[in-house]
Amino acid sequence: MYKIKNIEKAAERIRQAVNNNERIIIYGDSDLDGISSAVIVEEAIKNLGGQVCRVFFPDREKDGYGVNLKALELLKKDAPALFITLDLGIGNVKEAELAKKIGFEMIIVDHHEPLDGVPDVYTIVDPKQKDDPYPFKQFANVGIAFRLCEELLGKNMSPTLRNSFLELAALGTIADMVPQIEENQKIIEEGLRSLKNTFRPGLKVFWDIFGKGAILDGSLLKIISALNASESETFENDSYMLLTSGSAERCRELAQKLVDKNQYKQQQVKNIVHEIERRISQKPKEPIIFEGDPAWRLTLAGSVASIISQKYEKPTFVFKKGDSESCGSVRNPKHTNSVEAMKTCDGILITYGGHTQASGFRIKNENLEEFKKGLSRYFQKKK
Ligand SMILES: [Mn+2]
Repeated sequence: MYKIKNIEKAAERIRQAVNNNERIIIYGDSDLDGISSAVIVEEAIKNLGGQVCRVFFPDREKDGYGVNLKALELLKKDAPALFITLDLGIGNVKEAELAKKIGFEMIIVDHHEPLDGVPDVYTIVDPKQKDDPYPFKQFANVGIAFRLCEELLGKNMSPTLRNSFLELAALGTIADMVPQIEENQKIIEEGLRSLKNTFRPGLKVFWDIFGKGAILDGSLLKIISALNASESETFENDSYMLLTSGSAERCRELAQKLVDKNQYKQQQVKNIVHEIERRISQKPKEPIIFEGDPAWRLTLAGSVASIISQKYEKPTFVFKKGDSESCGSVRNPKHTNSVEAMKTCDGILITYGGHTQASGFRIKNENLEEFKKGLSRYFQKKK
């Protein structure tokens, strides 16, 4: 039986850090996939008798996706430390170099597409690496994180702990919209079965809000989008707090805040979708949809692009236009590859990356027109 490449090496290094009382930092993406990954890896480390000194989630809107300089600046005082990234990191070549100088030994756990160069770190666990023999490639990050927890705890993972990890793995896997097949399907089935009787106060609280039948009647998606609606602020995240809190009262507060926030976000997504539809009705022949605005929130761009791209079956680029730079999300129809498309423009992009059908980018405003032209050329040829 194959294992995911480097997963044993990563687990061994984490156990060593626990045994030597090294400081450990977890740095996860701010969506539910990243957050659920962080929660289970932290709990696995605690189960080994270790401690995580900081759990960080970047504010995508303000500080940028992935490991960013502001975070490294804040974390510097904790060096040296073992630095575990979850659901991000594979594109952070420069940041990893700086992290190493500061004194962080990095383990990258990610499920995004590796670009041409990968960071020079202690080890990388990402089944999408070309030389990874593991047959299943379509995990959400939390699926990989769950495999890492299994590797870390081995036989010491009690059935109760395993179930509670699977509950989160199921939610993160559904939230990340990866195909619900093979290993993902098993994770989802087992996780949802356990969810009904969850011990986790931060999940149980949703039965009070939506009723105990929530998993069956479609409210499951409401729970997931509420957990996915949190945005990080100063590297803290409400969904992470909710999922790790032991206080029922605090959980109720946080959960209600997230449910309200999600409702508000859904309305804003609708407004942006309407605005884009108005704009593109004037240019129906263009091979891609490429729209930005200073008023749009970056955190909504993915949902918006997803709706538009499904409806119009075109590669869709939606971005927040900042003062000098723009940052956006990409969704594109099956059998097209937006990461490959952006590779043809990588000279003018500040950063980019993600999955073949869901990705993101950051670019200087003066290069937006050229970027659009390059993308149009690429997708025109692929037609
Ligand atoms: Mn993910």
